Amino acid sequence: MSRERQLLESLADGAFRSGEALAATLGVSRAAVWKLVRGLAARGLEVHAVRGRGYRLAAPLELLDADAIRAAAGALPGPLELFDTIDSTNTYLLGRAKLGAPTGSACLAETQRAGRGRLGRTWVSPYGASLYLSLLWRFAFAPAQLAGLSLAVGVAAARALEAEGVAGIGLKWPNDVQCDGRKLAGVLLEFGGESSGPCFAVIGVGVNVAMPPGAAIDQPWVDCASIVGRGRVSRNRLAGRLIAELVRGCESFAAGGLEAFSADWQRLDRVAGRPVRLAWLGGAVEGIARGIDRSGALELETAAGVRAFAIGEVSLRLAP
Ligand code: BT5
Repeated sequence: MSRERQLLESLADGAFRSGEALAATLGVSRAAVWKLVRGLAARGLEVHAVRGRGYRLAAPLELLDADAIRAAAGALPGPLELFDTIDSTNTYLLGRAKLGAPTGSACLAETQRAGRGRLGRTWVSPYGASLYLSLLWRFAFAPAQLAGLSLAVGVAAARALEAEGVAGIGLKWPNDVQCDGRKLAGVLLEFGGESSGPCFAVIGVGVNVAMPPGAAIDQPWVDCASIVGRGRVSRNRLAGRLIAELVRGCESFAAGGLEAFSADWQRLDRVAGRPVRLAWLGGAVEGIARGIDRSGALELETAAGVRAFAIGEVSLRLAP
């Protein structure tokens, strides 16, 4: 474990620790403690330094803990890896998948240097503030049959959040998890394998748990802390629940497609009945959203009648 991580663990509860006590715990000089504190600030963490009292984090942090995640998840089907810093948990797991990692492999990181959204967009990933999770799942069939998996994953994420007490959640097709129109979580699915099967999916989920104020995100967003109160949602418990729901979701999707998700989808769908605009490279269409078909495609009532739009290179905006 790095010294910086040791320092972080000592300060995680948000209480003051004197420079002397920290130096003793870490086995370094007080000057070295100060240098390590500056390292935490460089990670974007706010540290208060008060003469006579020592150091404390501006807000307590629940660091990732494999035992706590396993306890919340129940039996995990594959290995679980935790990282302090990574470029992207999805990129990592895609690489592992190609090297033969088993189904059910999961990884999380405290922060991502290059967190990814769909279509080349960025996922803002501040240290210790959210969950950055990826799960690898292998399917016996062809990747073309995985089109609706994205929706199943959105439902699984919503179920995990609801189990953790986060109320008022909705889904925006295909898989944005929102609360009052503000984005709480995002899902990135990436596929590989043979075109006729078998194939695999790397399922990436980012959930804002307790974000630092002023995160530079170019659309309305929200975190669990502002919905249910700071400290009410445990990152480790939510991570465990999320993995368990994703595993359950993949199993039932493999067995019966979207059938097991359609009731929850209808309950959570925040787009149905509303005017929307679908846009893709070189085109756009407007209409009234009318739910999804069996494959997960969005049914859109347009001037030319109801048309289904498959999940792909399409982005959806609610019309003003
Ligand atoms: C997504 O993309 O919503 C998928 C996000 C998936 C992130 C996870 S984290 C673990 C795994 N590893 C990765 O590298 N990625 C996955 P999209 O629908 O394209 O939305 C991206 C847009 O959401 C951005 O352009 C911003 O407008 C907004 N955004 C970025 N960071 C955000 C955040 N932390 N909270 C809310 N909105 C955010």
